[in-house]
Amino acid sequence: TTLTNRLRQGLERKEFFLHFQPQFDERDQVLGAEVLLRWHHPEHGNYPPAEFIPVAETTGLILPLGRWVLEKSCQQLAEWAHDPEKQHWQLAVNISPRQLHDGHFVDEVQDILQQTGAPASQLMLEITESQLLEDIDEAVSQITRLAAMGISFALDDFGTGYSSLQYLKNLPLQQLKIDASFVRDILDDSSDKAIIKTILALGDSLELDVIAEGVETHEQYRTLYHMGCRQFQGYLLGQPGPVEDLPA
Ligand code: G
Ligand code: G
Ligand code: MN
Ligand code: NA
Repeated sequence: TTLTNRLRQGLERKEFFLHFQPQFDERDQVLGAEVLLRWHHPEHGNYPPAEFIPVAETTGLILPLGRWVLEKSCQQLAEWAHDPEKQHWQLAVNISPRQLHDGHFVDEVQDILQQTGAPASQLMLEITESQLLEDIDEAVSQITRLAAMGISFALDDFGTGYSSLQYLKNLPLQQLKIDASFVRDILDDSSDKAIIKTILALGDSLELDVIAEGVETHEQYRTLYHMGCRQFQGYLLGQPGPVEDLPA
């Protein structure tokens, strides 16, 4: 069987599950988590998302799969809404270009919010610069409609694509995510440090939150903090894992 058939079967057999990686503010308080799709195949074991997501995207299977991720995430948000300790937590869900350009995405998200009872204010959607390139006007229009419903947007892997400052002006964004590749060498590479400094300044002047991804060491954390970064995600603070593992 091809990976495509396996993916289709995996959806029917409910072989997918979600991991959650916590995100923190500068006082080590949990802001919420990024939702990361996982697949356990009964014979082949765990497939890395970097392998199966591109296939799901080219075949269009990312549409039902992405819908499932959103439904599960919103069910989780609805559960937290009754918990005083967790009702302020946000979930950040990665969105593929295919979903945004599907034409039904806005209605679909609205349906899911209604059916699950999840507060739109706690849902953040992560998009990448490259996916905006396909049809920027269409993307801006979809994102604007979703933002009007109270949903937040993060620009993922920021700095790695063909960054256009135009996006930052035209999109109702909440957060920029500094890509892990810049954080990795922040101590040794003066260009990476300069890029991070620029992203933080940009966030400051445009009133966008900036979160650093891929924080693995105390030294990276300290350097980022001294540069003015106030939101953090990475193995140092929390691995992706089952929802029960999120720190209270
Ligand atoms: O979890 P990991 O670092 O292995 O993820 C690899 C890639 O898969 C990342 O780029 C991440 O954004 C992407 N990814 C993880 N979960 C989802 C998802 O639910 N939908 C989409 N479209 N991408 C995802
Ligand atoms: O493309 P995106 O930013 O959505 O991908 C996030 C991916 O980064 C997740 O799949 C997660 O497994 C991975 N990740 C999370 N924390 C760390 C980290 O501290 N270091 C590295 N190298 N990867 C991380
Ligand atoms: Mn992401
Ligand atoms: Na990223």
